[in-house]
Amino acid sequence: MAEELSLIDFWTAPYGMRVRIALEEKGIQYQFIKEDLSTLDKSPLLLKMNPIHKKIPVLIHGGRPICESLIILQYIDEVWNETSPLLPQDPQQRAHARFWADFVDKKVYECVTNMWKKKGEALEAAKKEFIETFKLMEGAMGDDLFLGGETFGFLDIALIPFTAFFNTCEIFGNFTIEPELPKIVAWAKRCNERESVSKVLPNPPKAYEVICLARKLQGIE
Ligand code: GS8
Repeated sequence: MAEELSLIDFWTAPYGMRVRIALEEKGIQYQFIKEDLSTLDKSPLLLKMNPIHKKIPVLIHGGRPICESLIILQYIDEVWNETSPLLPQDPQQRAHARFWADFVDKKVYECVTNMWKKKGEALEAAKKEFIETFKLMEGAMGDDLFLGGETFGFLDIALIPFTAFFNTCEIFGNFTIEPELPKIVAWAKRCNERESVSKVLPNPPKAYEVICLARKLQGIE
């Protein structure tokens, strides 16, 4: 019998979306365990499974936890290695994909959240940084169809959840992303043609609603 697989997650959490897209790509069945992020209390299961960071997503495979979304993606790719490889085979291309995925974690997340956290001059600076950061991602893509080359994979999965909040960024930043970042917008549309992505990403009104709630919880009005 296959070992039990479950995921502690919340449906609009971008890091959790990564894991759900990877599981969809591989056609893997799992149990979704909802962690309510609208309260400050963490569930006993999350505290037990991720005592270090106390964050979602956590994949639980055969009772053992795997934490940190990029590590989870690599775990999934190693364990279910017979279908839809996520990372490229070539070591140099693998290193490239990992480098840019790390860049997404170090830079992109903050750029996106700043768009709904900042105001006034700080928001103008955030907008500039947002465009500059995604321009770098456009550079990384070159003339390829996807971030990792001609096929959808690890790096696309690392970045695509954040694009679900583009419309929200446009509303708070009072700007339009497509003229500034045409390649990234075209890439995001291409990714959304995949069922694994369209099934997992929230639609723009839902993403906006969630961010408005997060702003309220954090006392930003
Ligand atoms: C980040 C996880 C994270 O921030 C990863 O898995 O890649 N580096 C980690 N998770 C958020 C939800 S997604 O926005 C989370 O758990 N937040 C709750 C909290 O910080 O208490």
